[in-house]
Amino acid sequence: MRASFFSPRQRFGVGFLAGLAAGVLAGLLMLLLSLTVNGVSLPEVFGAAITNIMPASTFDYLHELIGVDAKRYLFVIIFVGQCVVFALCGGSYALLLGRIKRRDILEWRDGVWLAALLWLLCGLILLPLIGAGFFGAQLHIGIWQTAISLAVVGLCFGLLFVLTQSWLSRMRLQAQSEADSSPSTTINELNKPAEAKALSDLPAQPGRRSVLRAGVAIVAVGALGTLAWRFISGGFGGTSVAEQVQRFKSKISPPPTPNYGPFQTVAQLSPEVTSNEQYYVVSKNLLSDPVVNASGWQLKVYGQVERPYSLTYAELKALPMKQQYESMMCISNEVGGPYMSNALWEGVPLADLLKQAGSIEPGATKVVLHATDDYSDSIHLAKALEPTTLVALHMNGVNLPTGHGYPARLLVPGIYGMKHVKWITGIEVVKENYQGFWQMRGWSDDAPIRLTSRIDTPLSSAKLAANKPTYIAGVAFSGNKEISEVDVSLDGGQNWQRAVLKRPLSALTWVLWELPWQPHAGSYTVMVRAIDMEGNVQDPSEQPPAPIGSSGYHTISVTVA
Ligand SMILES: Nc1nc2c(c(=O)[nH]1)N[C@H]1C(S)=C(S)[C@@H](COP(=O)(O)O)O[C@H]1N2
Ligand SMILES: [Mo]
Repeated sequence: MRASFFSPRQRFGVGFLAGLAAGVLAGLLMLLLSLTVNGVSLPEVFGAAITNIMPASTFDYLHELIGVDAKRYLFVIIFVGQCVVFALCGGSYALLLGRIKRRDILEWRDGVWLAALLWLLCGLILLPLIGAGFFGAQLHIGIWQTAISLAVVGLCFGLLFVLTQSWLSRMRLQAQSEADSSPSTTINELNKPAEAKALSDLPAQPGRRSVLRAGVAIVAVGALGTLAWRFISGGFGGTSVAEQVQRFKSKISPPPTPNYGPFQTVAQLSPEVTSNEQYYVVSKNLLSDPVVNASGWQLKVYGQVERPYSLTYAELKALPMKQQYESMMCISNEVGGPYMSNALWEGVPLADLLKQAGSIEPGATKVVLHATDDYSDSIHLAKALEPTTLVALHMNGVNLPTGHGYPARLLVPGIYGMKHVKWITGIEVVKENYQGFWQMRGWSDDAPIRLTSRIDTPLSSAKLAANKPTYIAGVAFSGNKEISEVDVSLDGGQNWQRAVLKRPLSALTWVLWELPWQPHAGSYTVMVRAIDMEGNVQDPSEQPPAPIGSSGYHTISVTVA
């Protein structure tokens, strides 16, 4: 066996670099396999595990701080972390082999061993630890897909690693022997000058380190700055909510009669029906949503029922369907936020599908919806049997778009979007108090939609022309309790005026409202609040989305000159 030329530090360094390079490529291959042939995506599984141990309030806070792209950042962070883990594996492995076999240049066999080692570690320890089961037995893709895709990725990593490692080592050895006056085989670990020279031959190292340091510094400063700004704006800028709450009457009886009137089109107001392209999209999936092939797809109805059965897409499509306009809102939506849309849906009533399974066992309390992306959620049996709870196949007259759950999703009016499970594959009747994906992360299980209203126009901080007629307009939504009144205040909640309502498309949709306005010069704090058909007044106390959905009044400031 050949003598070792490198110091342990050099060995680790070369292994680390090779592991990093191979890790980046293997990581990309993993994503490619997950996107094309349903291979496992470890970043995805890790993301779920991380949000699982994170308190809902922390998650919510980060979401608020970072915004819509939070999950993309999470994905990138995990992916980068994974690359670093690959690099560390490479470094340690090179170190180990160097120590045991006194060999600097690895062979392809070493790569295969490394792949096998990582495969076993991942399948037998890592995945079970984060709740995905042995070799992903708990994942939707199952144990085989997980094991095989992990093996492919592992082999790719192992071989690329060896390739890069041997190439880098050869280059470095060459550099060492060139630096040495006698380029024969006398170089060894004690040959300090040569080693020092070889180390200083690493041009990329200091540069990389300082770039990394600069990156960390920028992120840290950015985070601190945002935090500071939040505290400052939260501390000094708030309207006197306490005052509003004092004067707040939570219920009006009898409920007001809606002020439906001739409704003008206002350019910046949300269209009453959201197009499929504009409809908000939310999912837990960090990188990509499932693309389901309907031809092999089946919907199973099972659990505490007399006759479990399953349906193909064609069979489901042939059943009698029902159309309904329904608006949806995400529980993560801030007051005034964008995660609220309205569409015309068509689908098979869930009650009909359950009826086909015969009688439901006594003691059954909930219906669980399972999906291809390992997402699940449950609704109470009574909710499942409501005539407006549908397994939807169509959205605004066409098949559900992929992003909205093709081939089939649940529609369950009155409760938040998270219960509208997309890409469903199973309908399971259960006796236990099942907790779904977001419930395990601390979010409300009953999740009734909290009354909300939003100003679409003018935009916050808008500058308007004095004495020019305009409109204040927006939407209000109660889930399935309808809207009886929308009020607008121009003075931060002291005085309120009633807005005109557009008669809604159904009892399950949002309501468009508007108030004509011819403003005088000045600054205005414009607020909106809604009242539902039961007389409940929108809750003015400002609460973040976690865990039961946000509350407070949407407030904007407008300058008129
Ligand atoms: N399978 C699956 N269904 C899901 C989700 C998901 O991550 N996976 N997200 C839920 C959430 S949180 C919301 S708000 C709605 C959003 O539906 P949309 O994207 O069609 O607007 O889908 C719900 N259904
Ligand atoms: Mo959501």
